[in-house]
Amino acid sequence: MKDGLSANSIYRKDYTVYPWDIDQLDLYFDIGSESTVVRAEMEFHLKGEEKETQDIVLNGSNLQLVSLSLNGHLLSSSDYAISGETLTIPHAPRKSVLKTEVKVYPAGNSALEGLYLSGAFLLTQCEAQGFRKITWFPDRPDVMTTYRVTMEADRSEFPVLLSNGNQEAAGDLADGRHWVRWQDPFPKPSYLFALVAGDLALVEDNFVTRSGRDVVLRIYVEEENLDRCEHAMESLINAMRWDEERFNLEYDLDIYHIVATNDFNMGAMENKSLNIFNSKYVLARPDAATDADYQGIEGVIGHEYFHNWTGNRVTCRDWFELTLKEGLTVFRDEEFSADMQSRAVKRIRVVRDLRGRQFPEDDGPMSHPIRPDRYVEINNFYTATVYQKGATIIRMYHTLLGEAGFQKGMKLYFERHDGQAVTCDDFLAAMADANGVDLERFGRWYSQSGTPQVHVSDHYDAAAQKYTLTLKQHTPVTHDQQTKQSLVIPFAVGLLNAKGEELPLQLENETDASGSTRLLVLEKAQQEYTFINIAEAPVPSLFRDYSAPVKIFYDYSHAQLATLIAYDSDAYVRWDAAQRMAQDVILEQCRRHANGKEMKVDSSLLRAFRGILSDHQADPALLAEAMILPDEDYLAEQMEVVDVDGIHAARKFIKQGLASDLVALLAERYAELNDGQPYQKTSGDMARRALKNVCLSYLLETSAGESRAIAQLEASDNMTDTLAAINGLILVDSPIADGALSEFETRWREDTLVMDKWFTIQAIKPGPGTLNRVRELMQHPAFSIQNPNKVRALIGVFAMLNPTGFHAADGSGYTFHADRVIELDGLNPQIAARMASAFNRWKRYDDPRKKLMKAQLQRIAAVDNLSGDVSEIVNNALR
Ligand code: 0A1
Ligand code: ZN
Repeated sequence: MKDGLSANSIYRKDYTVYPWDIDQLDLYFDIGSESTVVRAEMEFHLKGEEKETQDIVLNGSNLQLVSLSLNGHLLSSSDYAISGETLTIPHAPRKSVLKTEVKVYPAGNSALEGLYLSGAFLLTQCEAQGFRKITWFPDRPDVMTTYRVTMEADRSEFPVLLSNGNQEAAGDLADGRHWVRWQDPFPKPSYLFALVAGDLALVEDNFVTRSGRDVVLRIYVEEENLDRCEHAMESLINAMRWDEERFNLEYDLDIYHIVATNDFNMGAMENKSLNIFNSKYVLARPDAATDADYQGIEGVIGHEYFHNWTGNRVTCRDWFELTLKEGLTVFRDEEFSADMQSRAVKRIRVVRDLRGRQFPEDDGPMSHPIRPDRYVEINNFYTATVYQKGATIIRMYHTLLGEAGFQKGMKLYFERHDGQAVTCDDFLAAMADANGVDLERFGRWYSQSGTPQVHVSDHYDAAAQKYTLTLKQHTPVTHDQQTKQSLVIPFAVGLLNAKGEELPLQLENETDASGSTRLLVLEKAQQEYTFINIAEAPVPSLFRDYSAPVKIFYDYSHAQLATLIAYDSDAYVRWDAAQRMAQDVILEQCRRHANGKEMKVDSSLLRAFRGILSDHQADPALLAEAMILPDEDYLAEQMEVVDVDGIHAARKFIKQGLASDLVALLAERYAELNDGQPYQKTSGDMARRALKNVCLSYLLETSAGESRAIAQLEASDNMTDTLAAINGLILVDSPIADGALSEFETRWREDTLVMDKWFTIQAIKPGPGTLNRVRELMQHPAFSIQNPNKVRALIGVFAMLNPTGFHAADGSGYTFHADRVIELDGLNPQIAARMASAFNRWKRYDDPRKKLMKAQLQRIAAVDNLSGDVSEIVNNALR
């Protein structure tokens, strides 16, 4: 495994159809935490007419085989062959009934894939290839069948027994045992199978669909969390209604179950009618969850619900097509959140996330197209590229075809492919055919990796009253691809005059002026657009609503940016202009810092931020977004060689400079927003809290902050305000920070989700003392290296969100982190691989740091029996 990245790769081009159809899968589970017996029975039918016999090939992993029989004959070990994860039964007849029995060991399963134990209950995670850890089966998404699942268990230990579909029958057995049988009428791939067994409490509601189907909605949680399910339930009902109204899609069963677990590798999982969620995306109560948590829950509940059509009813042919369901479903959840909250704020957050996480991926050692051509370990491809960039590609269809055209395409997609396992090409064809357009060139977005750059230049001809924009596109080569083609890039522009008024737009070939935003579609390497009847040199408002996943280069002056910040009608452009100006100023100070020069605060930035803060018309949440300075990692991405300490110093210097200049205004705005009203969950209240807490974070850069933070902490009736105050006190080294932290700990010590926040606010603190604190916190009783949420909250945050800590010049952060990756690899390879990717950008640092990081990557790569997951990440990074 260690040296053989290519040898272990699986290629998209090698896809072949599975030769068998399977009619129904009957599963029987004799449930126990230590060991569970799994019996399976399935009927194979050979596809096509030509052959009389065919090998049956199945996947399995970590299964203790008890018995195998084919058509009533018990097989002996000479009747089949097991090699790695495949079992082959040669020359099976055209119609064959296979029965298997295996034993699995849930309590010892720390990888959290297959059947495992969480607290006192058992559950499964099968995507992408976890079903093979439960039983022998063709574990690939294009093999779809109906499932009938019978579970038997001790009633007092496992009173609740759940699987997909409808409960068909149940009964009692001797010795305090019972059984339940579930039947899912929809054929599904194995990755959507789920089972839950244990002592869980539930909250119930219902939803009547448009056609009158009464659906029972149940959220299962551990008893003590019953008072935290209300928001998740409300989000689910909103999602069901929204999908009917916006996409004309209705739920298709009488039951919808959600189960929350504290032990989960990802956010949540869309198993048919039995979603399993990381408890972080279910549980919320105002005193224990932040506004961001509430929004996250709404988004993820929506996401998993929307998968029922985009993922479950129509699924992926193979895992290379993952973005078919994920890009589309992320687009749907983004639209849901935009319709439920503020569209503009949602858009900005999505863009910040894409730039912050996906752009570095595109530019790094794991660069891949949204539809990859090869992989070693599919779990490493649940990436920002497949999900978030994938969603942006779907958004481009929407931008180009409009809502009506897009929905026509969706309709045709379901007409053609309901019940099938298909490809991204099938989706594109449905969009193209429904709208009578040619999308062949657009399809390049699926196969090309890397972030395209669009360079914009302009020319104003005063005599002719013409304004010409020249757009040039270019995609830099990436680790995985040497040659790049031109792409189809929708590019919305507006023009402002010096007063900030929007100009009516008329292109040279148009007869009249119309509208103030024009959608240009760049397809060639270079294109020119000339606007006529332009009376003065305009300020270009470029790339409105962020219409493609590209980087835009235009040499904006600060005066132009100031105009956009103050007046642009497009919230994204307004925000982006503020980010550009702040970035420009911070990077300039970073250079001065490196050259031993004194840093300065720029007066145009002061004016712009004063303007933002004085705006009483705009949504406070938008103002909050505009006031948040670009983070250190994003700034690092803009530098040739990352200057870790310089960026930190320059950003801090600018924030302090802004704060001290604007202190009176900040205090005024803070006071006005800190109105002592009791907590409410409305998006208006969330927006006001967002701006209030941004003001507080600036005030904390001055002597005016600490007393306000202390007062806010004391008065707070919600976790958003509490956390903002404590986090602020920690960051400014307030003498009361330690006391506040220990009070928080005393109050929340039994609450695992809140303790995650407690770990995070300590791990994120910049500076050299934090590594030791993180080491100490690993010994805290609430920490467990086996729990992914804990690992992410403490170790992940330190490595990925604390640049001055992780990149300490002596390499101590690197050594510590590599130790954790190695430790985790023996427990949970998926999480270990995510953690290992903290080293992915190592080549962008100065020589001493590069050397230190490379040494740690080599140390990890040399570990015996390293998992394929981690091996793929570190060997790619080292290449
Ligand atoms: N399909 C889920 C994501 C997911 C993927 C893998 C998992 O386990 C390894 C779990 C969940 C989603 O998109 O929400
Ligand atoms: Zn998904």
